[in-house]
Amino acid sequence: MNVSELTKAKYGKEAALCTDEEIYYTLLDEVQRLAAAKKRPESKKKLYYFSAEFLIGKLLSNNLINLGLYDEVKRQLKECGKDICAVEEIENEPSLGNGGLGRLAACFLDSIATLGLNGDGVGLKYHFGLFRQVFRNNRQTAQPDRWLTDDSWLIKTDKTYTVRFKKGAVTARMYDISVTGYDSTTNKLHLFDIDSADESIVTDGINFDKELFDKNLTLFLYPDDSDDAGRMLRIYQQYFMVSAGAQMLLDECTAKGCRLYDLADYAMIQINDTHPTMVIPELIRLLTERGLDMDDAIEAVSKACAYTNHTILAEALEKWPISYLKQVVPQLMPIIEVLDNKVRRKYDDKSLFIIDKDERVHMAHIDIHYSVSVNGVASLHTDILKQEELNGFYNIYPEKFNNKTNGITFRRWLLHCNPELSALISSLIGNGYKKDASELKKLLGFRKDAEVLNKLLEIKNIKKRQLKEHLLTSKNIEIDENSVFDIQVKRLHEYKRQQLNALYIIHKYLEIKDGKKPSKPITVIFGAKAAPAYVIAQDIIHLILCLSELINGDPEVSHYLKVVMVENYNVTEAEKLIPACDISEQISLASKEASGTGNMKFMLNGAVTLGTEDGANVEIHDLVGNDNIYIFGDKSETVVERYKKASYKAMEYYEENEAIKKAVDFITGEELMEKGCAECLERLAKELKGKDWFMTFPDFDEYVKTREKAYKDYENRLEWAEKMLVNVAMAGYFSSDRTIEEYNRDIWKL
Ligand code: 26Q
Repeated sequence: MNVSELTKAKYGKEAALCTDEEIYYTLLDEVQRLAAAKKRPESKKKLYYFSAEFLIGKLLSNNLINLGLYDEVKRQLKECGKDICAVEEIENEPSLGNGGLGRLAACFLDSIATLGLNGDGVGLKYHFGLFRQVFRNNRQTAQPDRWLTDDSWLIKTDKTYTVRFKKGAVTARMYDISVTGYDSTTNKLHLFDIDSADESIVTDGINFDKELFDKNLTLFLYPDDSDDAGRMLRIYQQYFMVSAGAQMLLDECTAKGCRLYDLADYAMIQINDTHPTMVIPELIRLLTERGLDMDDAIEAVSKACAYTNHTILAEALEKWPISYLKQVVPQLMPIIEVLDNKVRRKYDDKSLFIIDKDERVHMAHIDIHYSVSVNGVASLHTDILKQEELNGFYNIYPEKFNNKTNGITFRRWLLHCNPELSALISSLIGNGYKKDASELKKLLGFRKDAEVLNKLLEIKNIKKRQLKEHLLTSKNIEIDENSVFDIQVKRLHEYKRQQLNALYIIHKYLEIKDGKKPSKPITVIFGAKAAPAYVIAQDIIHLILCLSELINGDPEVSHYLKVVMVENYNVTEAEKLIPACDISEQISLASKEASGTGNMKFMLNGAVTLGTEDGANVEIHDLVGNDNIYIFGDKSETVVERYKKASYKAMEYYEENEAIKKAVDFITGEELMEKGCAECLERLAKELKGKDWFMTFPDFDEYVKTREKAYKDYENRLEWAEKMLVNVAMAGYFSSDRTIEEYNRDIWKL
């Protein structure tokens, strides 16, 4: 590729004379062209990954890397005085996902293409991605995030499908994004939209008229389901996506000679959580419409579907009232009733029924009865599904249950975000790890090599300085690159326990005020969005922002302890934060985090985990061993028991534990009340003392002790570097290439 030739053709001038924006659009065109010209994988059977979210992040660098052009383009730009990073800044991030589940879908698409597998994504083209977070008066506000530009990675196709609702029909148009595999074939992400979408109905932040379905259907990615109109719209979105996707895939299959009853020979449909579950009754409906009888249709569809569960939080399992479905998609109800009746005839256990006594449809139950596979996303999570949450189903379908521990794409989370580290790795063990991540283990041979360990430390310093620079220029935040960077970035949720981290910070602040100064300064960094309607989550953000103002403004303390909350945490910020991290906070209440994938990204970039035995932390622990991770807190069995017995009383811990009492009282003490909103801080303190549903107090003492131990160990630089090295070396297991190979081997069989 010759960038200047391309800019001359597009803008009539050499690259050196172009703006960053002109260079970005030039590269966009060319990468689009090259991606489209790449081979598409071919096979009789094809995978369709249905997901309401694809948190793909910026695509320019990702595609350049995958097409093998990144270094060359970077060099050419440098020669004409341009910086590829500045060009990357031009691109808007498509934030088409809430968090882990959406990001996982994006990593999976990368790996599916890289492995040359025939598989496309199916989702929605939201006009506004997850809201943009803006802090005002130490509170989160939510602004619309319009990511679309006239020229973007989306290619408008002429494929359209009619989707019928009770209130009328809409036309679904398919837009495609090329998914380039690393040194491999190219797949597609199909995103559906309505031509009649009307952005002008968005008013006042992220509000809009929720009744006008033919205008609002694809406008927003849903951050929560807190009100009825919003929930109804969620059903519109889900059905729209699956109906258009189902029609598209049936067309593709029949074009290949599929005779419908043999659908499973041509298609596998992976259902990403319950959001696309309606694809099951919709496909059955379409097959019967095309002439199959009901039982054959049910069998054909069941054989082609597989379901992934991403949560055990009961409140997150979708249950739609029949009345809602009847108002939106009445055509599905007779089919759902048939599916439910079949279950009722076979089993007399109510907990297995699809429709419950309150006339609600349990979406996960449709998936489990009418698919070939049910998988959890980390070993502990799958065990909990089998033994607790879905035990009744496991007893009748043991063969369906399987584990697929999550993974991440190393192209984005190592090669792109940490070229310095990947260059070091290549110099030590060659380039093989880029295609076979398990080769990273070869790094273990350098465990005791002081030169290598020092290089590792030097790279960490480079990434910390880059982050410092970024925070300074983009957010005007100043941090000390010689401090320990202790980072917790993820969605804000009580189960993830950012509040436990905050309690530690208060504890530490009080100690420093008492004259107990840490020998090494500490920078605690948070990044988190909270669902706008999730009140306690908003209060926790408020607490952290108030703490940040208080502590950073206190000259007695700020030299030793700093608290930073990064605004609008998203994939792009993650790419800057993760490589700079020393200590990765993964402190969810054991049993609650299905897997976590941030934990894997940090490990791969040489951070050491401070975490509970939860989700994939358990597997990280097994891989790196006790010396290279900091584990604390109650085990999942203890937690599960405590919930069953309802024996936990937060107030008892508060009253008996001096340190906890002091930290919690500080939330409503004078200093913070001056900075923040009394109502919010009081509500949060009350919630902790009276409920603490995610059990931060029982883990508090051990958390403090373990965190202090990590800080102390950090001071022995070479020993710490060895821990970093072991983490990088053992991270190979968490490549999404491995995960996808397992999906294909056990479920898809493409
Ligand atoms: C549901 C109904 C209405 C509106 C929104 C939703 C909704 C949206 C997103 C429910 C759940 C989600 C996202 C869940 C999620 O991200 N789960 C995470 O999945 C990751 C990938 O498997 C795991 O690593 C995380 O542990 C899990 O929390």
